[in-house]
Amino acid sequence: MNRPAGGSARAVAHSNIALAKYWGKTDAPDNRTAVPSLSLTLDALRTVTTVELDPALEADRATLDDLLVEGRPLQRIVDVLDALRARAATTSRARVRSYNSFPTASGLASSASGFAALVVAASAALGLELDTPTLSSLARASSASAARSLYGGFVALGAAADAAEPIAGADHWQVRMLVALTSRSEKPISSTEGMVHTRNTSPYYAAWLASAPGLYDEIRRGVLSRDLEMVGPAMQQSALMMHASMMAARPAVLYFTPATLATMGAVQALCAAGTPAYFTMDAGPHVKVLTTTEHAGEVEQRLRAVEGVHEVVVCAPGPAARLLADDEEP
Ligand code: 2P0
Repeated sequence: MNRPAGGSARAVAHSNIALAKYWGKTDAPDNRTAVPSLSLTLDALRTVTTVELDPALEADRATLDDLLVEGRPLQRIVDVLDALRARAATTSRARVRSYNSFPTASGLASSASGFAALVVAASAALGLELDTPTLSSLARASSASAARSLYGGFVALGAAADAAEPIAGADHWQVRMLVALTSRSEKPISSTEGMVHTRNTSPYYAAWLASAPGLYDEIRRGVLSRDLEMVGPAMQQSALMMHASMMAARPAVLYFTPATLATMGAVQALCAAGTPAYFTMDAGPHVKVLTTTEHAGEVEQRLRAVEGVHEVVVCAPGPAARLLADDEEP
């Protein structure tokens, strides 16, 4: 049954960090990934989104952290709303308000939690009762990493897959992901643009496509057997091979800063001295470090001492995206 066109709903979704990265899309027009990826949903990084339908509105309106969203970012939100409105057989426009618990557009995968929260809130506001694979597919069409944020814990998105699938819940493995923030500024090039450019100009892109599935398999086996010594080195290689393919593009897609390298060096030194700690990095200068619960305090202290690191957010495996009741705290 469709709710009247004035519905509203609020949802929370958590960001995720890929242990096995994807970079690159297939030729299909609907945003499918060229390689499989596997992520960890993070409890401390989240987006809360409210969607309010208003038949009196002439156009969709969106804010992120109280700033008006315009241009291409707004169009991506409108596309999601259009897909859902078509299912609900309504044309009512919406007011979308999102709040992130972390800096946006800085390689902290804000589009992952953002689009996951948007599909959950908007579908409920429209009175649609969609299952999680359908919500994941709708999120994937906007931002591939968002497909994974519908689920908690450890989540896979297969190559060219329609939707993500949960591999293991948040309580499967008590690891910690420490997010070392090394910059306060916006990322220089969006993931979407960076991927297209890498595919079009990097001679290493073919090598990346050939290697990523093997790394994904290794990481998946390591996650299922809770083996950090198996996951860690493969996770580092996945990130660095992805970045190597970007660096070989013309001109290079370069997200590294001096603080990025200093942080990676500190993690390598910790690991060489016997502390299980492994880094990964996305389309931004921040470094994320995977370690055990027992070693999280020691690793956090070391990261805070790195020049250029201005904040460290300690994350545990996080929950699935969900609707929030009216006055419920996320
Ligand atoms: C990942 N990233 O597997 C890879 C690794 C970034 C580096 O998925 O359209 O959110 O730019 O929002 O899918 C980030 O890109 O794409 C991403 P856009 P998406 O996590």
